[in-house]
Amino acid sequence: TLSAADWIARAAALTPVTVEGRAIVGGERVAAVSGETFACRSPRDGQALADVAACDAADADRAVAVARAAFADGRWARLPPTRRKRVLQRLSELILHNAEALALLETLDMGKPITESLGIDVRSAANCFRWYGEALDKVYGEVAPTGPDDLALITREPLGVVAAIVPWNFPLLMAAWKVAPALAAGNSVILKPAEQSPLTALKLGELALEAGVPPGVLNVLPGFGPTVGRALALHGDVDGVFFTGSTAVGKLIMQYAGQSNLKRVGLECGGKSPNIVLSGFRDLEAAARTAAEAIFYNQGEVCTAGSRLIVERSVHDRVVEIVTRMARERCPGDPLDPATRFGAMVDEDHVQRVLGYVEIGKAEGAVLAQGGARVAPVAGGCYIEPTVFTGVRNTMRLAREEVFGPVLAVIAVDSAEEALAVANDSDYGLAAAVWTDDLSQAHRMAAGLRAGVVYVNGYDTDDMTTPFGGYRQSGIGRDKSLHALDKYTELKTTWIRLGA
Ligand code: TXE
Repeated sequence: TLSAADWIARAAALTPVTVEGRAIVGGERVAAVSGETFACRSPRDGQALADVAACDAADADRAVAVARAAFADGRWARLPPTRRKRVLQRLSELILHNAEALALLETLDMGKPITESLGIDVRSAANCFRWYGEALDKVYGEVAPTGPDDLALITREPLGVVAAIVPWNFPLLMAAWKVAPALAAGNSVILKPAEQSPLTALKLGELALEAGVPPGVLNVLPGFGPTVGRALALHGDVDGVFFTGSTAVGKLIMQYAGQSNLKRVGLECGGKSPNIVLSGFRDLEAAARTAAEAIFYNQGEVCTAGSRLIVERSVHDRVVEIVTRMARERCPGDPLDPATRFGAMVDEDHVQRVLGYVEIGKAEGAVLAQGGARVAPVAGGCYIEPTVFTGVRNTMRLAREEVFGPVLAVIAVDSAEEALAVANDSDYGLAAAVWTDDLSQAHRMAAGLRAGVVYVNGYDTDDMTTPFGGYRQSGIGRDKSLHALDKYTELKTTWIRLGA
């Protein structure tokens, strides 16, 4: 119930003097070993928010040693599950208790609307910790059906020391998706937030200590990918590295694992997700409105963004008309205004990258039907209009490369079969959707779509209970649900001889 003026007043109090940007290692706030810092700026208006520790390989060494010691003495890994559970639940409560402070940091740091930071990111992060807390004392081992002379126990053990390298589009929530199951499984964790948005991860590290996560069990190292991120992924004493970000860096992470100790790798990378509207679908208004939400939510900075809208020709013009209207109505606004539905892009580099794709689209011969320009609802900020291109062919770069911004590529097709072929003709396979009233067609299309998540007559439906991740170059492994625990554990077989 805070007004825009209230949020702006609170934001004014956040400056490099008041916002703590040091790393968290061994339960303490520490400067980088080198003493270096970098300026963290808000894309809302370009203002400096914090001086953040620029961690590098020396910090990675220090944090890994601390995390290893914490794992070895069992201060977390060997606690009774019910005690770990209570700590994670307390952390969930503390996140909710600090919801406004976390939401404000998130919105200032990466530009998303305050209503979404508060109502979606912070709440979902709290829910994630509660869910894994609740789950962790309900995961049983197995006894294999081997025969009367042996007992074979199949159990799960934590990996040990794991690194979580996360992106800037949902800074707190992506941290939660990795840290919560990793801690639930008993690991020690080193969290490396994106350099564009380190502030809520640092706050999470503080709240974890307050909740009772023992010192050294959750360490947070802000800094740049090629320095501290690379050092963690190459480290010989890190047992697993779990990454969300670009496919290009995901490939590097696998190389680093191969070059070092064959650490476990989990990757959640990019997408170019198809959203298919078929001709017989009755509620075109709903399909088109959801299509707009699927690409414009979070300024299009979403790995599952429905960035390719594949529409059967008979309904094409009607769908395009509604989608462009939705794009026009979704004006970029001050992210601190609770009425704003579309905020700032994460930083100036990204603005340039997305505008570059607008030029690429025009040069390739696609039709700019809506948007495409930079605007300035707040002076000094990073804002782009929601943008729609029609007349896109699936061979164009606009249809093949992840823009990671509010740029929709509409592709017209002549049949459901062609829609499916176009949808699957991609390097990626994260999400896909199909809109149809025909039950058999829905099942046929859903089964045919090569993607980790398929939505029928909806988009971006989400719940902690379902696995999330992609086919092909969208990644390896799954976040969320009990399946995520597989990534953070080793499977052990123990044979006990019973017979002679
Ligand atoms: O991602 P990076 P960037 C895509 C999206 C976006 C593009 C570039 O298309 O436009 O990637 O964004 C760390 N070793 N996605 O440059 O570089 C980095 O510090 C180890 C999709 O921000 O992949 C950050 O913490 N770590 C995506 C994290 O990796 C390295 C979300 C992601 O950064 C590293 C973000 C290295 N060599 C971007 N280089 C999604 N799937 O949701 C960077 N990092």
